[in-house]
Amino acid sequence: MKRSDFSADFLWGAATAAYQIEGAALEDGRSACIWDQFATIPGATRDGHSGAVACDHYHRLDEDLDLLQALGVNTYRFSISWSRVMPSGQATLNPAGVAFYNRLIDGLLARGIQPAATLYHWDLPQQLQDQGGWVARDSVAWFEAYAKAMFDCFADRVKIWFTHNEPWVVAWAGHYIGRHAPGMTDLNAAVRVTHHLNLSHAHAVAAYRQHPQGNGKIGAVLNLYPMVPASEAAEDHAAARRADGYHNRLFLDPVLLGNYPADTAAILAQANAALPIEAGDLAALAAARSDFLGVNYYFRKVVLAGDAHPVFRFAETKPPGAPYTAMDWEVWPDGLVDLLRRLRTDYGDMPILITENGAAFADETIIGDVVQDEDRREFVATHLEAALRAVHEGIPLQGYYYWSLLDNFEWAHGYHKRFGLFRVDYATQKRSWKSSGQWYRDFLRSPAKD
Ligand code: IFM
Repeated sequence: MKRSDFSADFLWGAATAAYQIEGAALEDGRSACIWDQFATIPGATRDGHSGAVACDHYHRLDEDLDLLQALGVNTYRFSISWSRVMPSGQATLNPAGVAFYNRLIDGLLARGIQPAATLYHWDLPQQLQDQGGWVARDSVAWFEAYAKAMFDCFADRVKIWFTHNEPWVVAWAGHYIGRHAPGMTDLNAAVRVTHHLNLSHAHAVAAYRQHPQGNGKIGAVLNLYPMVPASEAAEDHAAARRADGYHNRLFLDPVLLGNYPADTAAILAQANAALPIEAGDLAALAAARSDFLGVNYYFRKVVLAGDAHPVFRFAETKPPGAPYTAMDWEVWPDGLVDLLRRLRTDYGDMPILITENGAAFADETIIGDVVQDEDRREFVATHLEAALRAVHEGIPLQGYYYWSLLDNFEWAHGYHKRFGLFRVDYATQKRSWKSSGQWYRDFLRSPAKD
């Protein structure tokens, strides 16, 4: 496999998110976000870690931009910290916060790297959480106003926009399972958040279409899983279908089809947690035309009937003997092709960007200054081979972003899980190459298609 096997305009990138790398949590006017607050709860994150310092990217911007250039990517996916640019969450911009992203965007462009901005990667300003957060219907208007302000500031130079990153995690890990900020365990709250995220995506897309600088591309980023029944039994197939509704279709259908999956909506209604759809909402969903779908692919789910999930009545099992990452996620490159095929079958030929794909490993062997992460190198190579198979089948796959550029704050796992192409020594903030990063660099250095 060579770079020239892909189209000349294929987007090759790496991804990060603001709260996971920036640090400078309360500097230069940034207000607290829900993860600053959540991390203060005893036991919420491993060893009480938080993103207060993280990779100190806020103060090391130029060094990190140079890493991107050395890697040879032609695009970089970052997220904007809402509480840095708009500390109260509404209206008033923080000039220092805006200046930081101007330096980031201009620094990328000066290095020939296309900026790709995510509007929301899980770090709601705490002041908005105090007014109900995503559970409140007002959140749709808050997000639309914030999105418009970001387009005003940056849409002249940023031509790839992502609305929400992994709304399933925000809604369900944050409001039902309680493993993520704001740490709620309330089914009705999770369902309300699901709808408000989907609707706010649609409103932000509509705002972009109307914006004078809105001549780039915009779409959502979903974490999607091939759902594989654990056996041929009809009940396992039915459980896999329910799990698919819960994890995948509850977001895919509103974003790409403009409605909700009837079977999944019925399960929620039976649990006295109907989607809070108001007049005009479905029309707004249907009117929002995405330019692409961002797909975060990490692993498949093998599903059987069971009550591990009490509402959707399924359980998950892990195939024995398979390779697993440090997150205990199965390494399953074929799942990427399966997922992309399924998207084409069910949702048509929507252009697709793989907006995240990556793996955490122990990274224990360091020779000289280079982390010897053969496991990650193989992970990337085999997933790119799977991506190429999809391209050969005619699936309109247009880009790949590795997660992540740097080791960073892995949410409830703190700094214990390392996903980076570059190692970060958190005591010194020194960045070092990993051999996977060198492999990606060499792959990107090989000639592109004519
Ligand atoms: O670190 C996260 C990222 O914030 C969202 N997608 C999955 C990654 C790995 O867990």
